[in-house]
Amino acid sequence: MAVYMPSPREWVRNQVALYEGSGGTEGLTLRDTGLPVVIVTNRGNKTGAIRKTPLMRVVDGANYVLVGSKGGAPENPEWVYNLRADQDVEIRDKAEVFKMRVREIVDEAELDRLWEIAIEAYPPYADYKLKTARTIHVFLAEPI
Ligand code: F42
Repeated sequence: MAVYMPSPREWVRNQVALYEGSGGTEGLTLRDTGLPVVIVTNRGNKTGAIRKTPLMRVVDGANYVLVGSKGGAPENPEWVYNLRADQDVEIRDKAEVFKMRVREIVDEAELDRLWEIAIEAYPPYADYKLKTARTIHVFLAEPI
């Protein structure tokens, strides 16, 4: 069985531990924003390890929109490469866990539509886009 490798960032791994350890009843929001978060579980593309990443909860019907913003950092989050290599994920939304498959959004019209939904759910994404020269990659997770 693959081992779980927690995030090297303390605040991120603490959020995962609280969210999952409470069965999805605590640690559900980003810091003091009060805005909801989901936990994405996937495989590391080099280590093969289980990775768990909190992301903002952005929903489009039964699907989840995953935004690779990393706070507007100059580089992509590592999980972008992990999801390109292996599309099978689990998404925990509070107490529910869904098996899903992701696809990277490349179609411009689809990207525009999902970006609108994303900035409505979490307005700072718009600032992150201005802050970084790179493309902020977006994935859609759909139920299997
Ligand atoms: N990040 C976002 O990008 N978008 C969000 O909406 C978002 C919301 C959010 C809410 C709450 C919260 O606590 C955190 C939130 N974050 C959000 C931050 C997010 O959880 C991630 O920490 C951030 O996106 C950075 O992702 P990352 O995958 O780059 O994580 C780093 C810190 C990390 O874990 N690095 C590992 C390490 O050991 O350095 C490597 C992880 C990894 O996947 N390794 C791969 C492997 O094989 O295991 C190899 C990857 C490769 O290709 O090299």
